[in-house]
Amino acid sequence: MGRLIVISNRVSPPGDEHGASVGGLAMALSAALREHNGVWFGWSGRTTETFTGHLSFQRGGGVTVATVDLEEQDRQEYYNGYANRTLWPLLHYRIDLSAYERSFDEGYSRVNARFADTVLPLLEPDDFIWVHDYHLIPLGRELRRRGVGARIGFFLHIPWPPRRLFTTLPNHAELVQALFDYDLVGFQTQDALSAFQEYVTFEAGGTIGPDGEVTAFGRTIRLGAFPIGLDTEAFVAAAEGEAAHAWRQRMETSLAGRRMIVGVDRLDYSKGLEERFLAYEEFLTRTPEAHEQVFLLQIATPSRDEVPAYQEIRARLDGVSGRINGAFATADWVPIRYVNRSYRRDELAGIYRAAAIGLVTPLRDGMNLVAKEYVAAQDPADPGVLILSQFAGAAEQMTEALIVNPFSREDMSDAIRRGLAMEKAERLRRWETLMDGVKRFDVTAWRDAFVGALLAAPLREA
Ligand code: GDG
Repeated sequence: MGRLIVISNRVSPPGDEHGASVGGLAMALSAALREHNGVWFGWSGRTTETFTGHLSFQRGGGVTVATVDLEEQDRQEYYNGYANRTLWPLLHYRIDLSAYERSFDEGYSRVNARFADTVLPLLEPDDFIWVHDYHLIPLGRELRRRGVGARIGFFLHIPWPPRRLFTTLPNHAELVQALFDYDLVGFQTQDALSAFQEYVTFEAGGTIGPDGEVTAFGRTIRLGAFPIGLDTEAFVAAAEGEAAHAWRQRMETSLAGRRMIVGVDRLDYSKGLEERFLAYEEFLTRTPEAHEQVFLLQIATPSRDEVPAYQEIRARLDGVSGRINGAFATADWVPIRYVNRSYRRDELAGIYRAAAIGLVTPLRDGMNLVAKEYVAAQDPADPGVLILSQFAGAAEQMTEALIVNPFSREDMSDAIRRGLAMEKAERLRRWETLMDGVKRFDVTAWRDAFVGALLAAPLREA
């Protein structure tokens, strides 16, 4: 079997899996690449005055990482523009936030062509290629144009919206057509897969075959749902390691007998943080006996802070958390500990373990790895309760969580009450089923399922 070439917008430096890198993709891929003799290619995150296509290599832990610098205009039009102001909101159903500007289109096409030009000399005939996420949808087409006949798969980490929303994108057909230059297109959930199939059937006049193949634009490709998981073994080990233990103790001291609800998210409007704070406020209003007995620790690591919608949500969260704290706090109790910094993964594991409830309530999420991490970090003898949004991809698998509607404050407030009151026997029963899933559907199962399906796809004719 040839080498696996992974291509994504950003890469994480080799050996950094316990470090402070933020983002589910980085965490999942470092585990996936370790076993294959892989090369991982992406943007360095840096810009230079003029694009040179010069590759920088780093090696470590059986993985070669290759990066390229982009231009400042690329960062603005491709990364902050098309990827994070057009596609991210649109694919999270937020057409109200989605910006459609031609300069973004141009930047997106330019960077995808640059990626193809840069990676081309690295490719060997036996390689197979796995492209990740919404930043790089047209990359398969660019590689084909340069004569690449290898198998190329694409995995979308975020949702695919209903077609009535997707068709608000100018050039939507062109973007979907570009996906037909891959051999396999993978989604996180059945829900996303169905939405894509519906687009293909009703907008592109395509047909769906019995074995996951789909034909449109004169091509037949494979589709599938491949729910991503954790490197569960490593995460459990981290949860039992020294740093996690130290953080758990530190948190327990700081609890002073109170119970903690924890949220951990990138600071992103898709994560439903404002709705979460308001639901928690509803809970406080309706549950006076919980005052001074419970607090919410919300870790929200700033993200994409050059994009206006992220600056706005950050300002709103500052306001809402401050208002709630002002209204409810006492001299020695703050109801919301709102923290805009990041922690190491092993420290996070200790924090999760000290929490009676993991509150994971995105308005829309491809999968959501925090839900799985919270479960993996629990004490098997006395686990906490996971409250999970019905709109996280993870809800398709994690049905033993307390499933909530993040648009309903009352629903979330009830779930917090129920979670805090839940008897140990029920907590154990739910956790065991959840943990079984987190172990079985881990990142290795995900990688094997995707790679297996990609290698089983017929090689296209030259
Ligand atoms: C995208 C999709 C999909 C957060 N704060 C810190 C920290 N994190 C880590 C978490 C978790 C990761 O970031 C976040 O992953 P999610 O899956 O929750 O969300 P996205 O970043 O939006 O990821 C998502 C994922 O891709 C994978 O396919 O599940 O739906 O949106 O691992 O722990 N990590 C550290 N310090 C922090 O403060 N070290």
